[in-house]
Amino acid sequence: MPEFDLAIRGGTVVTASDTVRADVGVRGGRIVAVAEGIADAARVIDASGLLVLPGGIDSHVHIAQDSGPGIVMADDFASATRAAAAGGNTCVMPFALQPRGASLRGAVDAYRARAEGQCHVDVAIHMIISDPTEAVLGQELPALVADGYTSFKVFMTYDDLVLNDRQLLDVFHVARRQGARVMVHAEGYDAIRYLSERLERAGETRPYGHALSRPEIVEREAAHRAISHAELIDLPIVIVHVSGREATEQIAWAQGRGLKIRAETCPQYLTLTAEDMKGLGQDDPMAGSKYVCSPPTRDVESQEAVWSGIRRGIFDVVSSDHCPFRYDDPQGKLNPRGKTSFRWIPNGIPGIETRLPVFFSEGVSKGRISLNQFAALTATNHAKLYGLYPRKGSIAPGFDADLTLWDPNRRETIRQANLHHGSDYTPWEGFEVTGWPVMTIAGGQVIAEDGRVLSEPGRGRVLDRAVDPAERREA
Ligand code: DUC
Ligand code: ZN
Ligand code: ZN
Repeated sequence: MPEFDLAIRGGTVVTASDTVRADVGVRGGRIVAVAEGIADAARVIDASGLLVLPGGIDSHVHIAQDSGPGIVMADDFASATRAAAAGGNTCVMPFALQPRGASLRGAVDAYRARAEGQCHVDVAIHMIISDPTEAVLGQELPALVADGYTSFKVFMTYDDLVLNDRQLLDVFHVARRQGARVMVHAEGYDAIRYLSERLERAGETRPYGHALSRPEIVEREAAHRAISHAELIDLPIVIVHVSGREATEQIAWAQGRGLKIRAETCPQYLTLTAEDMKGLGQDDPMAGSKYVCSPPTRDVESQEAVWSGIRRGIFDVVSSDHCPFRYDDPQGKLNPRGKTSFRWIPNGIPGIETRLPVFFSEGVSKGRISLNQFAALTATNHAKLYGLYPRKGSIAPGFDADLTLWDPNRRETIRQANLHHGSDYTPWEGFEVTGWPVMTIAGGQVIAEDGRVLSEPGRGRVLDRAVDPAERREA
């Protein structure tokens, strides 16, 4: 009987801290050896010329999430995780949304049932809290955290989701006591409403109005408010999908004061701009809606500010914020109300499959970040932030055998025709990249190779997590 189930030989192993030439030995779905000369294996994969990276962890994706009347998300768990696998990911983290007036427990149970048996890669579920009632804060949330749902997101905007300042403080207080991780969508509700109404009155209803209704100042103000509330409670929050210079400056300021503010950005804020929402050069006046996401993309100066923040260590994670809607679909971007105003265009773009190649190409291949920073920002730090470490996120004995074999020299052009998600477009159509995931291995099994997904839905598990007891502090 061979010593290993799988040996990956001859590659360059990259972790958040090291880059070494080594073989990787796998047994029982786990990494059991990283060493020279591993050969006694049931299956040997030749990784010469390739990087061996920790499987991508995308800690911010929306899958099969209820999206309001008449709007349907383009991915179910099978299609989203299939696309994730093809794009070099081995774990994704979607959101169970609590509708107002509903039980949080009920929302989480129903959402988990949607995922069970459907996934190609492992899934760990965050919650979205939209209605922090006494029962939610006093009973449901503590019980759910104890059951393994250790992180949740709160919104500072959207009619159906916004929490006011008192609610934010109450939720932060409970998170501190339970040791839960809080993600904050920082955009100011009232400022957006004020601007949206003015724009509509002035007849500015095109998709580009979305960008005008949510300028950077709106994100800066909310980021500062969230930071202040977190300081008051002494809670380490994550400000997610940071889009530009102004919010980045707030976070840098807070971190400079020693506050435990963590931050996430996404490839769209590094590669796309608000101009895309004008749909220039396309006959279809709604074409810009393909790029409508929140916060909106900004300008080249803001892209550079975010890159600078990444290089300076202000950002912990780069996620996709995959939030897929079909374009040519009355339940998607081209829904009838969306044609009357930007306000009704569903917010979000697909990106689960393109996150790693776009970020590698613009980051590593263009010399902006190191390979080790790439591993940290796309896998290791996600696992550390959200309670999956040291099970996932690195390459060492004891970790799940979740690996991506990466060709750093392969040049590709991103095309919707080659992607696996349920959306009918990609915002990166025609985008040229250098560096490509050629094989995805999850739990020691090859689940994707060269754009073909080899696993069956149900291979991936829904993971429970535990809080670090040191994070649980009386408020
Ligand atoms: N926030 C997200 O995180 N994703 C899509 C839309 C939004 O507002
Ligand atoms: Zn958000
Ligand atoms: Zn999101």
